[in-house]
Amino acid sequence: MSSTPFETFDSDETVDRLQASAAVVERRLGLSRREFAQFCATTATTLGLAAGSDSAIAQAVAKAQRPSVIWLHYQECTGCSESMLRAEHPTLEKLILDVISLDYHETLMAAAGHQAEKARLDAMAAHKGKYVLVVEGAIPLKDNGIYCKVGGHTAIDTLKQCAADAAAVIAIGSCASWGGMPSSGPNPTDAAGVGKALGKPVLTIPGCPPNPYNFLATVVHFLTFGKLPALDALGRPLFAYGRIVHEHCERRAHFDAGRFAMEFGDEGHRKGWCLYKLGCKGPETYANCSTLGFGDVGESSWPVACGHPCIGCTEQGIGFTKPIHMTASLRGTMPPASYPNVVEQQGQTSFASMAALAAIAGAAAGATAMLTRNLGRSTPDTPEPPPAKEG
Ligand code: FSX
Ligand code: SF4
Ligand code: F3S
Repeated sequence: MSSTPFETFDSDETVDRLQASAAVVERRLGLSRREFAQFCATTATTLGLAAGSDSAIAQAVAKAQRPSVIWLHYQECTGCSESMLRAEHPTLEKLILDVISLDYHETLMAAAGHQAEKARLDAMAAHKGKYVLVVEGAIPLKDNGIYCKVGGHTAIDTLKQCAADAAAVIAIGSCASWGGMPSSGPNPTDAAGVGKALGKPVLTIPGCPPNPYNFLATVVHFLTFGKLPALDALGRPLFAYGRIVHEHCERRAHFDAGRFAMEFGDEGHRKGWCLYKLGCKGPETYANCSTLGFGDVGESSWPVACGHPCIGCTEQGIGFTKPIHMTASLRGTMPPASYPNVVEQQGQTSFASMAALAAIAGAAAGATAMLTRNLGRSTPDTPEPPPAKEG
């Protein structure tokens, strides 16, 4: 998340409105105006919104009313919650807990037993039709769902009860989105995603775990515009899952030039060459990992930057299903007409190498949505994104 505060403001009036909202948030959260302005600008960028949207986001976040959130946990490792709340730097955690009112979360709430059940039922009654239901983990469907029970109720029963009066249902993580790891292999409990369990589409934020900014940006969109962002056919927000990892990968120039690491630790691996031949699933995985630093650790904090192939953790049928080191299907990716020479002689810089370096620098800087869209357009092998529909 590295944008310059105030860089996208389009008028003095916009600046005034944002500064007024920032003052409110500064008092409430202890977050500096600069940090808040940066958050609004980068969230607008992540969502692919027009310049000036920072101000609308700032006003929505600064409002005192926060949506009530009921957060259910089923078959999972709690990594989704951990990745959001175990932040190195407190800003992300503070922001998430400030923009929502987390009324029920089994692993975070102080209440237990009957008190916890009461908190859930009270929140559902008090915010009927208005609360956001977030589900983490897969739902076991086999034998009437007896393999996962909380408070004496099966996961499927509580899920249906909570979903009935929710304003929106968000499945967070791959387990809740499509079954994830619990559904891989023999799947002895018939673990399924929330949409399948409820028999209706829900918004999904896959990833194991997903980038917390994708969750935060989705909630901020809901707060700002009163509706969910545009989704693909699998319920994934297009701003985050509209493109494959491979399109904006910082190693893409090496892929195009045919430079591959063949073994972990070999010369190509040490030089940061493409990991395709080590099984990278970036060419068949829809996610924004290559353009949005994970959590608040920042840029370079994603599998490929760390030297490990993408395992396709967001993608059903790839993550936890396809062998980790099996090479990916290229989904229509064709070789480019010419190869950029990424290793130029000192003092000689070709247009091709400048373009390649610009693409890498753009991705590494968490490139703006507009820039990445344009870069994608100029790539002849860009596959069609999944069809869009309004959430
Ligand atoms: Fe774990 Fe979440 Fe993976 Fe699943 O993340 S990080 S197993 S997607 O539901 O807790
Ligand atoms: Fe990056 Fe993987 Fe694509 Fe290589 S195959 S460019 S490492 S996403
Ligand atoms: Fe997952 Fe691949 Fe991103 S493994 S975190 S989708 S780079």
